[in-house]
Amino acid sequence: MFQDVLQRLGIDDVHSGVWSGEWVSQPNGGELVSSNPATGEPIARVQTATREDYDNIISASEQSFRRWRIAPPPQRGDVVRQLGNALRRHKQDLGLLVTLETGKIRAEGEGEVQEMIDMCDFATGLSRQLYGLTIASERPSHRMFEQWHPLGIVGIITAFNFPVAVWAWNAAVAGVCGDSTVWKPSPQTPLTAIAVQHILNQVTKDTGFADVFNLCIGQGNAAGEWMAADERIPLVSATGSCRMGHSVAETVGSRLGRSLLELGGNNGMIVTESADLELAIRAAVFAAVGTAGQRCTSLRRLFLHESIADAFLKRLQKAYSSIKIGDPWEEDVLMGPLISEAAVDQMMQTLETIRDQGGDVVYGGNRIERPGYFVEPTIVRAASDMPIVRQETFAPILYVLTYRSLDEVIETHNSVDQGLSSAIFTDRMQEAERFLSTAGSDCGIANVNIGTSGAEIGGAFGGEKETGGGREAGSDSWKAYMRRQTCTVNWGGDLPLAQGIEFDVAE
Ligand code: UN1
Repeated sequence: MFQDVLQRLGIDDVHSGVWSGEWVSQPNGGELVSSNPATGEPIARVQTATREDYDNIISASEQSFRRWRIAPPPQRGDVVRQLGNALRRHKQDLGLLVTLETGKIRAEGEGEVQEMIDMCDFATGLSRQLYGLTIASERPSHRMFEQWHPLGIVGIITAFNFPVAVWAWNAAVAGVCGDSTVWKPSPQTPLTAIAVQHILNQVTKDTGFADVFNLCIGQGNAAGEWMAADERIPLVSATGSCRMGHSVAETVGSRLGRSLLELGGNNGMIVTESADLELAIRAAVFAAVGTAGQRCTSLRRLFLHESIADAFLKRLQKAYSSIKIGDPWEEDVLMGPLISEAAVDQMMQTLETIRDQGGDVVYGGNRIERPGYFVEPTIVRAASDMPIVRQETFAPILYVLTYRSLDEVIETHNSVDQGLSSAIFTDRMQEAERFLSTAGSDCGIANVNIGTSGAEIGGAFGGEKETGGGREAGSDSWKAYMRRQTCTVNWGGDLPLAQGIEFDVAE
């Protein structure tokens, strides 16, 4: 299926999963099969990296870093600008491959490539704006300032659900900052990573920097574990489950390296009495059902004011019943499959737990009998003291809860372990500001009259608590990819000491 697209993206039936300035032919770490979750059928096979291949990638990345770090940042920005243009040319093909490998619908597959393009544009501008501060010195004839230098090799671990955009958040920024990168994609989505590497290589082949952005597809978590433990990698940026994040943080922390974590969410949306219900319904459906509920920003907990709860739920059920589920590459389909059989099992197990804990499944709740990993989007009337509501299940299960007062619901909203995204729907300024205030939402992202998912790249993306605390993409997230140096220059003829200390030595 879609062989022409695979061909245009340079994907053979069997492809090397290792790039370190050139494709390593037939790496010997064993084969990985990438399948289409809508059919369960294999798309292509990937040969994975051995430990030796990995070490070679790191050596190449160390070498390229030495050259790349002294290229003026705007020159680095120009490489990233060209990558953005190449992605524009391949947007449809790459978007479709994202659809084939992850099961997300075509609009979302292409949206993901657009997110990469936006990141390239952003990073290109950033390449002329890696600003440091000038600081007033307390000493006469002294100048104090800070500047930012590249870190070295950045390890990038990405998840299946945003297989290419999250690489771009990291690589475009790390690249203009002067770092070299090693990408370890999810073993469930190796082909999109290979396709991106091909597109990148078209841009870098004549620049002498073909070994700056590298790729290491390993078996399972192996390559991620190698990177976490590797002292040659000063920063590991990892996106995935809280469990994975704990393991990366502990390993990287034990060698005093840095990690940048973007982990699970348990995102809530509050709909108040004054809300525009039409808007709120549309936002809730996109946030809960988009990407089949497999975004870290997916809506999981919907808090309805008791005065509007029944009417809202009715309309929500009606909206759910009009969602077309099917092959994600087909026009009009709004929901594709889950990523794997294991993901379906996990959803079904969660539904059992929900029933055991007294939850009421008011919409969906079943697997759809057809090839692939399709499920019904599901709505559960729940109570916030049900333990399962506190957990993130990576599936389209939406818990509906009711509340009386805003203070009470903000408290409940914040009582979970995760802290990624949050939203309030209200037409009252006081409620919106209360939600955004210091004592309001405790998440990294807080929206008013916008759902929890679908953030723009211009802001810093990430969250608090178990979400890991990292910030990626826009704003000043670039600072995580550089090291800060505070410099003081004495241009006078004397040696005054800070804090007024006198320390005279007789000569
Ligand atoms: C993720 O699910 O890991 O805000 C990232 C969003 C997307 C990114 C999601 N722009 O939903």
